[in-house]
Amino acid sequence: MTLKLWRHARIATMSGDQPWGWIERGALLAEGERIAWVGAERDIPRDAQPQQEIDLQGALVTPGLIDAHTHLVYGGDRAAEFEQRLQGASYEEIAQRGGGIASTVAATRAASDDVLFASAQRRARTLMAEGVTTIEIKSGYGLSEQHEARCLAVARRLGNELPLSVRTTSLAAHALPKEYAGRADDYIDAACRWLAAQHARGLVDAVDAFCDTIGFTSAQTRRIFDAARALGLPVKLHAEQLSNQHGAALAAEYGALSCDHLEHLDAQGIAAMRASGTVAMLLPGAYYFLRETKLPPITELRTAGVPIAIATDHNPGSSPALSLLLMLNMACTLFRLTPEEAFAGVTVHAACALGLNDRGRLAPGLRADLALWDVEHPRELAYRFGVNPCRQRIFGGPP
Ligand code: DI6
Ligand code: FE
Repeated sequence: MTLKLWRHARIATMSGDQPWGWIERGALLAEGERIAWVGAERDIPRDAQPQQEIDLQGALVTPGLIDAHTHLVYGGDRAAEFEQRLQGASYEEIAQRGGGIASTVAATRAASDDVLFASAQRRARTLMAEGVTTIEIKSGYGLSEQHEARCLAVARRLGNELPLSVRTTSLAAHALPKEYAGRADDYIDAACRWLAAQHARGLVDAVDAFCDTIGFTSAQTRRIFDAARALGLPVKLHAEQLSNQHGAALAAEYGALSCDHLEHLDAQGIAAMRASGTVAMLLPGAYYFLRETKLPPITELRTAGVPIAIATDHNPGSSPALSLLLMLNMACTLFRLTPEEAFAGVTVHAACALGLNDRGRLAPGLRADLALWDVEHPRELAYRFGVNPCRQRIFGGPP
């Protein structure tokens, strides 16, 4: 296995007791796809005999970024809906009129596998250019057995064909398709059956639902979660985005990996998430794009010690963002996170939100997924916006 050494680096390991897990003049050794050693340059193990050695001349090294909440696979776009919203229509009104998610479902069903793959691949490459090495991709724009499976298969194919880890999430309970109008409970029965088939084909890593007034009730969400539990699949939830349905407490009861959005989260929800070790996934792109005014309860989450993650929520309706760096800036400006909290949100806590303990930090034994940056300090990654200082992305060690 190739042993490779990067030295003369500033390193934010996001691990240990120092702020940022900081190492001022650091080095990192990777063996194959794993980190063999990381520390101060003067402490490089004497017996290490790397085949390759790179002088980074002071560049910043961080863990590869993790975008742990995206809806990357879909057809069409919703730019016309954006114009309608600018003229006063609300997101909910557009959804109730049959636009919104339903219009993306129609465009997704009409698209060929190759068109879906090509558009998702372009989006994934845009994220990767900013140092992203792991993404989560949800289904939820197919809403039939065939089309949900197809979208999950496209997501799996992305993971197989790109130098990128992809975690898939089944989100059939995203919206009610028109074939099931007035029969939401029948739809949930069907979605539970599809899940077993998707799981048997190895297409699903986790299960999500949209628990809200324009989504599904908490009783319906519970049925989806029971189906997931029966298959041994972890759950997560779009919870408390547009209203408080007490979804976070419900998800916590199932040991959810994360609860996402959370603008309307209450004290009980926070206590339940804390008790279950559930990550709070904040999505500043959707908050911004829908011009929300109710902030998620950041101070209370912080005080309770609930880990906070940040993601793009990339989707055509509420967050057409393809920059995790911009989300860092928004998490600070809109949500008042510190740059270090925001950065933990796209590294160590994002890994927790995916149930992955082999990445998100730089430490021996973990994956050598790295981002190299032309900045002096990681706080600059949250400070600037509209620029991309990523010099290089390393996925699973050398080259
Ligand atoms: N909440 C969201 O913000 C996205 N899905 C969800 O449940 C929006 C999806 C869309 O508008 O297409
Ligand atoms: Fe989402």
